Amino acid sequence: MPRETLFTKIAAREIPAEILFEDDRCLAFRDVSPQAPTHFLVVPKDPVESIDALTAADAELAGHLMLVCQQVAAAEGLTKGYRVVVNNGADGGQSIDHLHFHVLGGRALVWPPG
Ligand code: DGP
Repeated sequence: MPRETLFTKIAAREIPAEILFEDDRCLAFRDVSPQAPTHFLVVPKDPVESIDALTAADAELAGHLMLVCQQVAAAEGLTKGYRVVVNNGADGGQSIDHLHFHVLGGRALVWPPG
């Protein structure tokens, strides 16, 4: 039995979210606390914990998640650019132990981040 997380509950429609994209391997939905005019998360359905938890067996999945970031960003009209962020671990600011790619756009983003 795979472990349950907030994001597996969103995938199962047990918690509502505005879902932008879904296929057999992942889901994209708007972040509940947007940090930019457009802010969505791309999340694998398999609840791998983090970047650190990825193995060589996940290489194809990781690439797929990046391509979904690109596709949904295009569908959202982020023609001027966007940022993809993966927070990893405590110092990285990860608050949910289920790998997720943040995609932020719709304004000029500053660098470095805080
Ligand atoms: P991180 O700090 O990198 O682990 O990001 C977790 C993100 O998840 C954060 O930006 C807010 C978002 N989030 C937390 N709870 C919910 C929720 O119930 N629904 C949605 N759509 N997003 C959530």
